[in-house]
Amino acid sequence: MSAKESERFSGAKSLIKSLEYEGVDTIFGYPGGVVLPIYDELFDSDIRHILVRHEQAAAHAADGYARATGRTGVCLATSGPGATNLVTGIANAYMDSVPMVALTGQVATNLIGNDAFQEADITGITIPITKNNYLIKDAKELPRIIKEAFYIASTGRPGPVLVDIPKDVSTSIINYEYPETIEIKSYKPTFAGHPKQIKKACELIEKAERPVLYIGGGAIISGAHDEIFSLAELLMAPVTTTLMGKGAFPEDHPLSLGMLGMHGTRYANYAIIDSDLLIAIGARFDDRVTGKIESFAPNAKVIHIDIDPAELGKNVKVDVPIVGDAKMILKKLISTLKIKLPRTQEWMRKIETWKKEFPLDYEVSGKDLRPQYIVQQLNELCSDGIFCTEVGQNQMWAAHYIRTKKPRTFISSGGLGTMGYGFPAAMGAKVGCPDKDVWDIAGDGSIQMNIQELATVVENDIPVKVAILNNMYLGMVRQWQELFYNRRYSFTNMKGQPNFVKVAEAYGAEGIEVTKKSEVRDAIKKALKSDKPVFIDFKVTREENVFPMVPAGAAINEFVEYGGFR
Ligand SMILES: Cc1ncc(C[n+]2csc(CCOP(=O)(O)OP(=O)(O)O)c2C)c(N)n1
Repeated sequence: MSAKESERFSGAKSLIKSLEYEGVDTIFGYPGGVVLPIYDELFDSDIRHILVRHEQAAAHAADGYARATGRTGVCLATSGPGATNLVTGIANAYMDSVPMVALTGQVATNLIGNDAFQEADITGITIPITKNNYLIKDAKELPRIIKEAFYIASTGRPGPVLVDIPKDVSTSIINYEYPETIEIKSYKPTFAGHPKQIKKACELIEKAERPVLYIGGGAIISGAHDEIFSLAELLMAPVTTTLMGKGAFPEDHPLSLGMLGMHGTRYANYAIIDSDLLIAIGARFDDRVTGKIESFAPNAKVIHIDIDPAELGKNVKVDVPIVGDAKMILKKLISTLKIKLPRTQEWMRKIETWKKEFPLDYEVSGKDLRPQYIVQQLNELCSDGIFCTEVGQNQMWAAHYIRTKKPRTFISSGGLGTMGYGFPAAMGAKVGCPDKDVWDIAGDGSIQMNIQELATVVENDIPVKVAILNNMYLGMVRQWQELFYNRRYSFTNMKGQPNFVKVAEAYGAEGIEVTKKSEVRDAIKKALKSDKPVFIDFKVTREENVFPMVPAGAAINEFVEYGGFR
């Protein structure tokens, strides 16, 4: 059937047809009363439905799928508690600009507002955490709304869009026609940057002696990594990325400074402080990056490229704002630039000195099982994999020691910092990229927030690997208590840990316990060889800290000095 021909379908069937037109191949979901008509249609559909064990995981899995593939992720839940269980996952996707369509069932239209059984005002609840949301009141509207939802979720600055579908909308019969195009008057993202602004940016760049490229997740969304590479080499300028920007520039390149900010490398932060020009691309000057805003890049002119006009000038004063798609703008910028010889030799020498003097560092000697060592081995043995992370110290060690080389291979909850994100996100990433080795680098606290998804990955044959850096603490919070609360470990000591190997085995996955440094590489190799999901329980040194560290609210060159580490 072409999109133009009309046939008589139920709302539920119209939904599934529309999803097929959008190229949806996978839905992560969980059924319930009001979505039964939709589930009944799914039964005959070619779309793969993955039954998660908790709706929060459905949203995170759709999010991981979207980040790994660049396509829009789809999740589905029933009304009331099903819908509210999606909320954290939707907020997580919103903060990190992930294209997602969240479908929820709703009680029948005549019951809405009556406190009916399993009614929740999910469109009201998600207004601040969605790019747009819809309650479909008339089944005839369904095709257009679905088309709009996918368009809005994936264009401009991507984000989650929620569509709430009352039960009677699913069962009504309509003349189904899927629109080929749509026109939304109030929504017109800008793609090409303004030529005058691009020219102004070129003038600043041509004059700069100490430029730094500061790259965020927007660069990855736009697919601008090749252009960033060309620009960095053309200018011979150092490149630092945010957590979300990891992958936009290869971290084994001599111009790479790694990550900046609260747990950034010393040399990245020093370079920012000393720079005379900051070229910010798809980055939003988050407080974890800037620290004390007045001291951030005090001597630098700022060029800021972003597709979302609301980001420009939001946190810092910008000299040249350019609204649009990073890839398109950089292409134009590179072809306009008149640079014969880069003028950064002296600048790069200074940066080399910092790199030598202040490398990333931890206590390597001895037999102790250090988390940093484990991540280094994962990086070495699995250099072509996708790494997801949970939140906490595990996330920062992953950011430091996984030297990401390609976009969409480092997946982490940046904006919301959601514990329990990594495991379901890894599941989604593996479904989207079945030929890649997909790891979740986890903490023992975080993994327990969505550990039930072991059942999902076993049942659906999704062989993700989980490296649990098990310090038996809520490590990052404990670190703050150690440094700023006089070592008063108030409720961060996790004494009641399960046996993770047995938990994995109980679900039908594989479990490996590692207590010695000498066992690390073999365990990783064994996990890689296995065709099952694997948990590796690494019993790491308990009170290891993440350094470098800048205290919240300090300038980004004011590092914590502690116990010989800096
Ligand atoms: C859902 C949620 N609750 C609470 C927090 C606050 N928090 C941030 S890091 C952290 C500790 C994480 O512990 P664990 O997962 O064991 O990782 P580690 O820091 O030890 O690597 C906590 C509680 C959070 N980020 N997310």
